[in-house]
Amino acid sequence: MKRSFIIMAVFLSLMLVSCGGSGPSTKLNVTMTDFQFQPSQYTVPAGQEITFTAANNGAVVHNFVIMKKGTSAGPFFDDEDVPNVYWQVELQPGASADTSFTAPSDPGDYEVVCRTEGHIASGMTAKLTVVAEQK
Ligand SMILES: [Cu+2]
Repeated sequence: MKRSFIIMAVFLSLMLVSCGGSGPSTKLNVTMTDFQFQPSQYTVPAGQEITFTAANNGAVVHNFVIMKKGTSAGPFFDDEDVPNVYWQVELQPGASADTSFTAPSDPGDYEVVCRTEGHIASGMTAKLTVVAEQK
């Protein structure tokens, strides 16, 4: 009896954790390594203030760059892509960031890339999904 209660409690807490990961969140917590974002998919509510914490656990500079809706940096980030940046933050190796940004007001999918040379080609991309606020 006692044991089944414990199993149930563990199961319920796991369910809560998985639910928390899939819904829109006003907090993003990203770990950067050489060469990926962990996690690499984020869902945020439109127009909200998003708390952004990140750590660069890699050996080189990494960036978290949100591209404007409908734009893509393509296979590499160059000068042409600069006007298409929605928001970005740069992290030196071993550094961490604790900042915030306002989520785009337009729901949809936004490309996230690392603009450090060669990192998109190495697979350093992610996806930000903006969802309309539920009232
Ligand atoms: Cu990078």
